[in-house]
Amino acid sequence: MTLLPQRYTVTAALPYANGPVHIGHLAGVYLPADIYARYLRAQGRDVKFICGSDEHGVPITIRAQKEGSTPQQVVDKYHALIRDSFRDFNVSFDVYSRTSSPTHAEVSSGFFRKLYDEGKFIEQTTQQLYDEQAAQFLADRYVVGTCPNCGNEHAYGDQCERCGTSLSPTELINPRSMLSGNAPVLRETRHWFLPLDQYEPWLREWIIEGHKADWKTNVYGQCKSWIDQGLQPRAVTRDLDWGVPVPVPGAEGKVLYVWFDAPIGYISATKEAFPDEWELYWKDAGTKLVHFIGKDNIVFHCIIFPAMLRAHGGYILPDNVPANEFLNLEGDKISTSRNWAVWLHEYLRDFPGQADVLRYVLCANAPETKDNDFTWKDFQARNNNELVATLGNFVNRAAVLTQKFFEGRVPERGELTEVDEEVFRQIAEFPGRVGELIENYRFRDALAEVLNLARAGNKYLADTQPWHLIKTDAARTGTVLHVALQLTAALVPLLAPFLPESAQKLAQMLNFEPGDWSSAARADQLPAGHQLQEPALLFAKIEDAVVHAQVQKLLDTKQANALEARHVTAAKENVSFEEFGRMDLRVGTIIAAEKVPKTKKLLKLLIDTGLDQRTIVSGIAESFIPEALLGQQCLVLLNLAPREIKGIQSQGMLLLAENADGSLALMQPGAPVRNGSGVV
Ligand code: B3M
Ligand code: ZN
Repeated sequence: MTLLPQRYTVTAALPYANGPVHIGHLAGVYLPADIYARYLRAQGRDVKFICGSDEHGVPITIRAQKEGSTPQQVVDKYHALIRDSFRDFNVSFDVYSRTSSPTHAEVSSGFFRKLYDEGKFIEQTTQQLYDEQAAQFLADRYVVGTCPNCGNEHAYGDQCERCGTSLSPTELINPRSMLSGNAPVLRETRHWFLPLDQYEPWLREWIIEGHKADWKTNVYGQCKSWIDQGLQPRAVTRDLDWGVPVPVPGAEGKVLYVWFDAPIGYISATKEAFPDEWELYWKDAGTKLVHFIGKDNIVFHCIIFPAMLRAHGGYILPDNVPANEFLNLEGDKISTSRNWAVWLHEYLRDFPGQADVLRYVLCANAPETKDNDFTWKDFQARNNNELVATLGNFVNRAAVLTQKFFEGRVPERGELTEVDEEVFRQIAEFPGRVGELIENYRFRDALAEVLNLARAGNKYLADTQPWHLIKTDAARTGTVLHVALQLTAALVPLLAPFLPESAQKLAQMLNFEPGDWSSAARADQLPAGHQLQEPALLFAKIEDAVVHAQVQKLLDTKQANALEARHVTAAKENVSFEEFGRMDLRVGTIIAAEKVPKTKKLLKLLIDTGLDQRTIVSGIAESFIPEALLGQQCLVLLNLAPREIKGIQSQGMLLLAENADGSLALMQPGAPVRNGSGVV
């Protein structure tokens, strides 16, 4: 029997206040963290769930430059937007602060000052990249260049987003300044470094030996490879004018490195919200500290921040850092700059009152062990098949039948049969099973289990058929509905961490005040005679047109991005009229489209050419979502010699316009014409 922690500090990565938050943020960090915190509270555990906006660093100043505003205006705007998105998705932070707060300035400079006074830093003059035109040192993301590790030509000065390697600007090959586009020069500057190398033996023991068994393999693997490569001293100050000023003499024009101040932000946010008890949550050995983050933040939370805490002394260390992989959108990496995202605030505009649907889909498909893909088709299918047809259908049938046969009162429970006992056994078992998965950070499996309980409910009703039974045996029908209603009541606490609004709606419908987590194991939450409220639908079917509109929005984004890259290539040599005349060009309609398995670019299309229906394999999968092509007219070169592509006979060629960035648009007649019409 392991002893339970006395209390929990749960943190979620502080999002940069340089843009709105999207589904990738929610799926990867805030939703799992929220489920975990809500579950702990339902268990009666003492928990503080901490977050806030990360308002310093180059991401903010670059955004300000792009928007033609000041860093302060940028953070004010996005802090409010992000905070409201989290509120609207019911992310239950105990505090959502910001790193521009006075408390944070005080806590983070105090932290730096203590390390400085105790000689924990080394001071070094080094050569740093400098933009002569902009007269500014180029920290972190002010430089882009080629990653020395993987060859990505768009790596940032602090990190390569492709391979995840953490970098320093001078490691980049062919560096370019984000300010002027020029190649930077080297110039001397003085900074403070945290000698990570000195913490290597300790980190090795703490992580590589200590957390091999309980940290996720992706997290453990990244840490191990970092430590195995050998740790270097790391600069914790920057030549910038936006941030927390370095609180020591001779440091004018320098601020704390954003990755030094941001994680301290967890501590300052706790202190700000709980000035009297914050130390218990950061300094007491009985507290379990858990950081929820995305995979690009692993080294900062597992190596650098723990080394800072260790250097400072007196603080607890994270017990676990359950980092997730990334969520992609319709097969493409989510990108703020390319506007390739589903923004949380826009989702709620398009799907008002349906925060839970997105919570459900993102948790069911969370990138826990590998990158995953969000598609609108999957969103629709999960809503319609799982939320509506499984969960909603079960609770609705139980409630409606009770309304119909027993005037909405929980019927008496008669003698129990084996099937009834089986339902009670399941009810008793589920909280433990689901809870264990949550405690092991396996949120998608946990949610799948909750759905399984609803599935068991549907099966129970299908087996017992109360709608027929009522004609012959009212007492037995009463028992069946009594049992089914206990199951719906058991679903309330189980659903609450995942789908808080729906759980509340269900509780209202059942007209009861749900208890803590363990109450879900009880089969007597609704006593006989208890009056239910009018049944209401928990979820609504999502129609094709709604999903098509979302897909169209993404296609418009693709098109807008493509238009931006408006370069043209040089003209080709002339051809004769006869040569051109030999091409059999026709208008057709795409009637089926699917991805060719195990390829990135290929779609297999079935085209009605007016003469026949033929298969054409086309390298367009990166530009089109297959369903969006259905019914579209297109231009086809019919008499291109057939060829086999990936084992498929391709008969002809689809004509497309290609943008400079490689994205494609269909060639189409300006108005619908008959299939088979020639092009003259
Ligand atoms: N703001 C990076 C990010 O948003 C950073 C996290 C800080 S957590 C202390 O991915
Ligand atoms: Zn790389």
